[in-house]
Amino acid sequence: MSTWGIVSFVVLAALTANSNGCPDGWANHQQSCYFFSQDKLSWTGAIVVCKLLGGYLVEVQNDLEKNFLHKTISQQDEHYWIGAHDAVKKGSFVWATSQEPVSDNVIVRSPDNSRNNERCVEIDNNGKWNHNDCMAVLQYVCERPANIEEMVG
Ligand SMILES: [Ca+2]
Ligand SMILES: [Ca+2]
Repeated sequence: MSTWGIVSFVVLAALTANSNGCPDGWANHQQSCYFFSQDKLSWTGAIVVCKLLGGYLVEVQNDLEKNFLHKTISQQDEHYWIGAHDAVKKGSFVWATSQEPVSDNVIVRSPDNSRNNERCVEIDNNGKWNHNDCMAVLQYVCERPANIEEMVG
């Protein structure tokens, strides 16, 4: 998707919401909506686009959410960026948007930093979490809160 394609998508997404409280093209799980991209971006590019889409690069809080992501991603032959990085302190993983530490409970495998320039985290189609170069272009998962009707009035 081109940049302008993405912008058009943002506008359309803002105008439409499904009965599950998520925009068209987003999957609902628990209290969140998830967008699994078709296009590929750097990790930083994915941060920007998720924000444009009204969300953030996905942050995994618990096993239910982790399992949902792994199940969905395992049906694709792709790797997806998630919102974890250790750019500030090597080996200390934090979520980019909330700045919360990544819980040891949700990390599947300690990411390897194999080339010593890997600071951003992807999930591959086997459900493994891997360090990758933040400039690598991959698909990505955005998250945003589901639009819970009780909160409207
Ligand atoms: Ca989450
Ligand atoms: Ca790696």
